[in-house]
Amino acid sequence: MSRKPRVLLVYPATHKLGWVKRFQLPSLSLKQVAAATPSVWEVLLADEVQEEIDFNGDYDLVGITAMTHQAVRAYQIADRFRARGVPVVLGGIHPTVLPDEAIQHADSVVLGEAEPVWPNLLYDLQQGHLQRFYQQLPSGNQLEIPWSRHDFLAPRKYLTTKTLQASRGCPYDCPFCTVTPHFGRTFRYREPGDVLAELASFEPGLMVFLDDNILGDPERAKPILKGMAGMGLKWGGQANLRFAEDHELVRLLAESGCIGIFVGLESADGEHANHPKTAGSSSQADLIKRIRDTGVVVEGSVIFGFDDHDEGIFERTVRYLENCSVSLPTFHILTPYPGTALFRQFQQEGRLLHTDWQRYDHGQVVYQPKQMSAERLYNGWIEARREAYRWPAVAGRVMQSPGKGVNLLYNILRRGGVYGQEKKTA
Ligand code: B12
Ligand code: SF4
Repeated sequence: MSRKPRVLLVYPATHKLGWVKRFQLPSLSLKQVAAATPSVWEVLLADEVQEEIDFNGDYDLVGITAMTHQAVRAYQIADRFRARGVPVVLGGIHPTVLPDEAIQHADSVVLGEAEPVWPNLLYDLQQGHLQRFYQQLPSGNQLEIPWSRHDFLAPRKYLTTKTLQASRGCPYDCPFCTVTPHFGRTFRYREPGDVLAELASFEPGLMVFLDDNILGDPERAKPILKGMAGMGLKWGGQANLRFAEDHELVRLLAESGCIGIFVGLESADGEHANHPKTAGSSSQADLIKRIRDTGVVVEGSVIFGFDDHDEGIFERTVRYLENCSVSLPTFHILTPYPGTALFRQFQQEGRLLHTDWQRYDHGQVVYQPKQMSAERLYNGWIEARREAYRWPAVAGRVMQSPGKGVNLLYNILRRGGVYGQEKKTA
C-alpha cells in the first residue's frame, strides 16, 4: 500500500537547553503551517530544542522555520537534506526579509504567511513545478486562519501546547521591530467567536496567546475575555501597557484567568520612553500597579542601547523599574534585525559590527552604540540584570504583590536564567 506524502517541519535550535526545555512552547509558526497542510499529507515535527533531527528519515519535503538567530542553523539543516535530494522549503521571519539569501539553501522560500500559499506549494511540488518563491501579502483587517494543529506534538515535552493568535500585525512600527514589516501596519483580527470556539476546544489548564498585542483593541478583546471567564483556562500573553487605562479591561483580564502579562516599556527615559504605545494620561507605575493589584503578574521589558542612552542608563533603569514595581523585569540589548529601519540606519552609518546572524539575539552587542563602547553596553546589561535579581530586590517585588507564591516562583526561575545565561560580547 502506498503511503501518504510526508512533510517534516523543523524548528532549528541554536544551542542546547538543559531542564529548561521542559518549559518551552512549541513553535506556533509550525503549528500553523501544519494546520494549512491538506490532509492527504502526513505531517511530522522535528523540534531540535527537544530532540535530534533524523537526517536519514523518509520525507518528501522538509519545511524549516527561521527567526534571524536561527538562520545559520536552519541553512545547515537545509543543506544536509538537500544533499540527499530531499526538497527543502524555508519560511518565517528571516527568509521573508532576506529571501535571496535563503534561496541559496532551499528549493523554495515562502515569504510572509504560510496559510494562503502553502497548499498551492504542496500541489506544485507534487506536479513537479515547485516555484522558487511564494508570497501573498495580507490585506484588510480580517484574519482568517485555520485553528492551529496540536495532534503532531508530544504534549508532555512542553510547558503547554495550547497556544494561538487572535490577531496579527501592529500599527506602531517601532524602528527596531520586525513585526510591522512582516505582518503589516494594521492589526488584523480573527472573529472573537472563532477565537472562543478554539479556546473552548482546549482542555482546562495553561494556555498562551502569542499575539503581539492581545489587548490592542479593547472592543475586540473584551468579548474574548468575557467568554473566557469560567473556561478553566489560566493564560499569559503580551500587550501594550496602555490597555490598563481602561479599568473594565483590567477587571475582565483578571476574571478571564490571566495570570501574567508581558508589556514592552522599552526605555526608562529619552525618546523611546515616549513612544505612542507607552505614553498616556496615567504614569506607567500607576498602570502597572493597577494590573498587579488584581493578582496578574506584570513582566516589564526594557531595551538598552538606543542612541540617546548614555552610560547612566543602566542604573536609572534599575531604579525606574523598582519604582514601577514590575513583577518581573526583563532586559534586552538593542538588536538591529534585518528588514527593520534600525538595521538600515546602522548599515548606512557603518555601525554594524558583523552580520553573523546567530549572534543577533538581544543578548549580544552586534553594532557600535553611540554613547558608549560595545563592551560597556554588554557589561551594563549584565550588571542591570544581576542588580534587578539580587535576593533583596526579588523579595521587595514579591512582598508588594498579591499571589506571592506565584510571583516568587517566576522570579526564582528568571533569576536562574539571569545568573546562568551570559554569552560573549560583540
Ligand atoms: C510568541 C513569540 C515568542 C515566544 C515563542 C513561543 C513559540 N515557541 O512559539 C517566545 C517568548 C519564547 C519568544 C522568544 C524569542 N523571540 Co519571539 N516572538 C514571538 C512573537 C510575538 C510571535 C511569534 C509567533 O508565534 N507568531 C505566529 C506565527 C504563526 O507567525 P510566524 O512565526 O511569522 O509564522 C508564519 C510565517 O512566518 C510563515 N512561516 C513561519 N515559519 C515557516 C516555515 C515554513 C516551512 C513555511 C512554509 C512558512 C513559515 O507561516 C507562519 C504562519 O503564517 C513574534 C512577533 C511576531 N508577531 O511574529 C516575536 C519574534 C518572532 N521574536 C523575536 C525574538 C528576537 C525572540 C528572541 C530571540 C528574543 C530573546 N532574546 O529572548 C527569543 C528566541 C526564542 C527561541 N526559541 O530561540 C523577534 C524575531 C526577530 C527576528 N528577525 O528574528 C520577533 C519577530 C519579535 C520582534 N519584535 O521583532 N518569542
Ligand atoms: S509595539 Fe511591539 S509589536 Fe508593535 S512595532 Fe512596536 S515593538 Fe513591534
